Amino acid sequence: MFKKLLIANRGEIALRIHRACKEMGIKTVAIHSTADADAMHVRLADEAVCVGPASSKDSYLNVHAILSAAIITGAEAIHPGYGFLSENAKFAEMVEEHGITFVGPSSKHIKAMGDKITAKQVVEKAGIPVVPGSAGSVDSVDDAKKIAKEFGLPVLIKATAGGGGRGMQVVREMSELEELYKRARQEAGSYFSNDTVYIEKFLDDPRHIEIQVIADKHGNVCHLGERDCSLQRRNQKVLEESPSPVINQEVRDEIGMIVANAIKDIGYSSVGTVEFLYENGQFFFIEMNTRLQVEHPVTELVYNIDLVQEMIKIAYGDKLSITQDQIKPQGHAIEFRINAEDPETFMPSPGTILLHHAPGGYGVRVDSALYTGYSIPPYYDSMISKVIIFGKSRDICIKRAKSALSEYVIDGVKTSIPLHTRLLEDPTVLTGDYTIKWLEADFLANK
Ligand code: MV4
Repeated sequence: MFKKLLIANRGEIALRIHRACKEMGIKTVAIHSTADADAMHVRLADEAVCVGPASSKDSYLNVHAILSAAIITGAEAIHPGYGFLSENAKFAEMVEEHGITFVGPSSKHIKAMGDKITAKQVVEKAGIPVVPGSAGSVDSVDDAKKIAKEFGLPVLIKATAGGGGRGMQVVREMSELEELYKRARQEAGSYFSNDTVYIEKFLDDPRHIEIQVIADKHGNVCHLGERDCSLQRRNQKVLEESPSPVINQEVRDEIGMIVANAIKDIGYSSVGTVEFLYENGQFFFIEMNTRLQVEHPVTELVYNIDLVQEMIKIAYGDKLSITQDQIKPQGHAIEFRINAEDPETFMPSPGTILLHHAPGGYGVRVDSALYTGYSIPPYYDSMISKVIIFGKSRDICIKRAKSALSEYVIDGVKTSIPLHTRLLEDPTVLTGDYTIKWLEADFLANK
């Protein structure tokens, strides 16, 4: 196994990776910005290197400084966590070129999935059902009109370099198509420096369901069921759960096997997530995430597997220690993302934590880098903690979550805990009968 690994991230995920390494006997190197000198991930790591000033682009995205830190400390591997450089194909390639192992998929797979048109083509060829739409890029208004007529309105214009929802345009009337097509290309060009767009049938009221996969470098692939992430606001997930309230074992086995076979077919290795829209009992691929995800703990709890340790072992070249027939979901897990933000206005609320008292007990996991006295810097993501609840059933999970969230003390900044508490009181959340529109269009609009 690796003797030393550099963690190219901060916050709770840097701690999560550190803990996995510690258990495996791997020494860790933290990197940090000047704003994070007192951060928990720096304190826990065996070594720490300052890689630049507060701004992410000069520190956590500073490829040259991070590579230098790995070389100077003798780290044999780099784990990118999520966000930052985790899906940067160029970075993964540079890491490998320096004889360091990138803990993730090959740069070739990151690149293919990063281009959303290519991703759709690759997975469709491997047997995954995709959202109906243009076969590739749509390069003119005339093309756009043809596609819109073929598939019928409404359609959605998306940037091939996009993902996560930025720069999408819904077209509901033919009369607005030209203007929206031009706007989509213009926005894609300015956000992503790539104005290539494609068009899909707009699914009006789907759920967001994603399948977790794990694949080694020897062609062994397993799926670990689904996570339901339908509760989102402005493309930010609010809570995630596994299993989905609307997926039974038969449906899970079917889509899971389709995905696992496709992942084997395309030669992917590492952990990965295949994202679907789910409407009227049908799955439609939208994107694949080639990284460890924020919400990976719900899958860990339901499948009793340490995804971070597995990911590191896979990168080292180990074979998967499990086979699909040994994998059975057990119980239910829900993750609550706690952000330092106003629960009503969603404005960020950085500042000093006067008291941090995390909940605990049976079935309660808290992944966080907070501590009393810590100052949350204003430069980074506002997610400061994740409360992950596990129980025999969804019902037990919800009761346990209410109790845990009521115990959670984070003094000094506003947090999204009250939003979660309100959600857990809502009859729609209790039944699980909602789609991606519900949180914003219903819950937040009518309070
Ligand atoms: C869609 C869609 C409806 N139809 N594609 C948003 C983020 C990006 N990953 C893809 N997204 C969507 N793609 C088609 N053809 C609706 C969304 C969407 C969405 C998807 C998942 C979770 C929340 C969402 C919120 C708004 C829009």
